[in-house]
Amino acid sequence: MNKRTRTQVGIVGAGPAGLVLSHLLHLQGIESVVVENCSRKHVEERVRAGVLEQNTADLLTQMGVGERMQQEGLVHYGIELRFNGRGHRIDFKELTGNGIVIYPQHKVLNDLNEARIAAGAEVLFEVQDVSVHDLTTSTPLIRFRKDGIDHELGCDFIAGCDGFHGICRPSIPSGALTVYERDYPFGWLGVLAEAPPASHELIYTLHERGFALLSMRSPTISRLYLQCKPDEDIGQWSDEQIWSELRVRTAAENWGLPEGRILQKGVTGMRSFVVESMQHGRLFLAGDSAHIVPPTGAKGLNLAVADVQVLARGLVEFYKNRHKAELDRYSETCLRRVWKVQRFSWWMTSMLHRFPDENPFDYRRQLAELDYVTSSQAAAKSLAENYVGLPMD
Ligand code: RFL
Ligand code: PHB
Repeated sequence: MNKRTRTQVGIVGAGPAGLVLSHLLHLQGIESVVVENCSRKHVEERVRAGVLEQNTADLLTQMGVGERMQQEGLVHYGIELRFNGRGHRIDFKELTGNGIVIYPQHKVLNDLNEARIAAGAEVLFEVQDVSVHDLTTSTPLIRFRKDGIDHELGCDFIAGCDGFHGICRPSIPSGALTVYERDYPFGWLGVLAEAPPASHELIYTLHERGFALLSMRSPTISRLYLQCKPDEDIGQWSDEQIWSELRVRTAAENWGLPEGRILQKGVTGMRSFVVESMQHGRLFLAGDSAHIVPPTGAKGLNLAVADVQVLARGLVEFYKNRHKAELDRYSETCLRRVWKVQRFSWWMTSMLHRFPDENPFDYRRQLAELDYVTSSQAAAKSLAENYVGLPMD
């Protein structure tokens, strides 16, 4: 059986990019259908980002999905950089006037799904065999199967919000794209623990044995990371070894790391990746489908949300005034921010990790860089303004 339907904007992927776009369009009276190959439960349980820029938090509030974030989110006005066994605070409030909000990605997605459902939206989970077609015509379409029925969804535009491993980017002829990428010779071993956060703000540490990050999800749940080999076998790490390594890397005078039951652990690879252009005909790539940053700058989700703000603006301009100029400039507009965020994420990563091929000179240089960043107001301000989020174009 074959079912044919139509919408204005077809969205592939119900991650942060897809759901924010769908809700932004709805608020402007533009129709969309979201197709997602995982279940809603799976999407809402994946442990991922935790840091929202002020821009992202403000947007969620303006969209009417910020209520729980305002109640449960933890507003932070700084981070600590720790090296040589000493901590140094970067004061975001003093340096930029802004802060960040600690609120987990899975709650952002749950809030968005609730809002989309309340608005009667079509968000189709557990669809199979999604493919996109006729991208360079004015009538592109999405094909997929759901509950054994083949669907053909005709659209005016398609938003490829299907993450790094999605199908949208590979559907663009390879000759039409340029890929820029860099792999890092390490990964992050991340754990979620039933332990109160070590400090009221995040602590980024450089130690001779590698990077460690102490983050949090709530006043009772910590999120902790250790630099590890890119292909680290998590099975080789007992909970006690993880705590012991975290203790060693984050050690400081008169300070102890609160410990507790480890609820979840995993290894994440690190890469920088950008595809140019982010658009092909009537297909627009947004979020991780177009770019990946190493997580050290806490930027992936925020960048995904920034992309779809630009895309929503272009689509509104098209439907309200029949002007396509903003849409035609979509990739160019997004890439200016994307490259600045790439630079910042690469810089934070390079400053805070041990590279296997580096020598004692490099380590001294990294320590000098941290000393500079934490003692020069100009350098600290540069870190702070990037971390809390550069202004939207
Ligand atoms: P997502 O979240 O990957 O969503 C894509 C969605 O598309 C679906 N999909 C498909 N649907 C239909 N058909 C197909 N063929 C499909 N293929 C895939 C997927 O199931 C999924 O639901 O991409 P999006 O929306 O671009 O959002 C990107 C963010 O999720 C990502 O950048 C962040 O999680 C990165 N990130 C962080 N970002 C921050 O801003 N702040 C942080 O503190 C932060 N910490 C992190 C992070 C990512 C991490 N990991 C695990 C990669 C910490 C970690 C450890
Ligand atoms: C997190 O809490 O998961 C987190 C925080 C800061 C980062 C990356 C991840 O830079």
